[in-house]
Amino acid sequence: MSNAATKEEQALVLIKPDAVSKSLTGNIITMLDSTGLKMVGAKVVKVSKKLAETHYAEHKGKPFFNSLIEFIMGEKYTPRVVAMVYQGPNAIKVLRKLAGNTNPEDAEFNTIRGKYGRINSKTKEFENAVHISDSPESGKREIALWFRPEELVE
Ligand code: 3AN
Repeated sequence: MSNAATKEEQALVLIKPDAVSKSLTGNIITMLDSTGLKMVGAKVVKVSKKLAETHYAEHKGKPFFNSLIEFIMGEKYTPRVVAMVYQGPNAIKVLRKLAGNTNPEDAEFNTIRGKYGRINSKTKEFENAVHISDSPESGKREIALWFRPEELVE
């Protein structure tokens, strides 16, 4: 039986255009896999404006919203995002710890963002390499946006 300590969860993981452009996809997947969580879906996506705005709907109105949309659509780097679903006990907590702080300057060095993120000195944008769902509920919402059920192999 599942309980709070060993909750089976799914999280959407995106490797963002900055990290894909820097050929960091393999390194990041190695770090993700080293958690012992299971990758149950993966693909390369060219993100439409509609998908970008729906995915980041909670940030609508914030000063960084437009640049966030342009960034995930690949207008600064490449239009390739690697979208994945990871599953396992406490997946959200485990993956967000591995990702590190949203601000890459504040992320611990052994996290994905600590190793591979930066603040762009010209645009001041966070180029923080990955997105991870922040709760089981947003995981469900986001996975339904990015994947069809038959694309997940559990
Ligand atoms: P996280 O990705 O750590 O869950 P969110 O959901 O608060 O962070 O923010 C989504 C994305 O918006 C971040 N990954 C980052 O790229 C960008 N972002 C968040 N806060 C800021 C900020 N204060 N300045 C610039 N960009 C931000």
